Amino acid sequence: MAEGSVERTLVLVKPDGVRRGLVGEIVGRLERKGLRIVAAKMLRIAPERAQRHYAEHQGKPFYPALIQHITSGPVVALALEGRSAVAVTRLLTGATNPQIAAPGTIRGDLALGLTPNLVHASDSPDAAARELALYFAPEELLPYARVGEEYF
Ligand code: FUP
Repeated sequence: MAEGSVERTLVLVKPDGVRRGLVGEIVGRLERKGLRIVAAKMLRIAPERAQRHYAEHQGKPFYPALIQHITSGPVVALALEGRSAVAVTRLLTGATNPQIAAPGTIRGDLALGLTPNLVHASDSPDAAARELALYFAPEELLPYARVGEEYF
């Protein structure tokens, strides 16, 4: 199997993750996997930005609760970079519903509720590009090479 290409993806530690003091645990898992943080910020998402972020879910029964939750307190937004970063981050995140997310995943190990499921992670490279632009200006992404890494 060929190595994946280097990608970037968006992760949000949602308000429940911040409230529960799990930012370090979540970011640590992603970092230890080898994904690189190329941007990070804490912010409170305004309703307009939440609606743009979750436009695909507008009209669904869970949409109001989703918007209410994501705007309910600060989040930590991360731009992560690495080979196959989009799929790898989704694997580490686990299934949307923490009640069936596999042990070993962030949601499987640390969450129980469906709306407060700790993290958002882009589900495709196209979604990642769109979502990264919602949270970061291009100049806020700060790629760097690690010692011994040759892909830059
Ligand atoms: P995911 O990509 O895993 O974050 O999941 P989705 O894009 O399908 O859903 C976005 C968010 O909506 C989830 F993180 C949690 C919330 N949600 C619900 O609250 N109820 C549902 O039935 C489905 C999703």
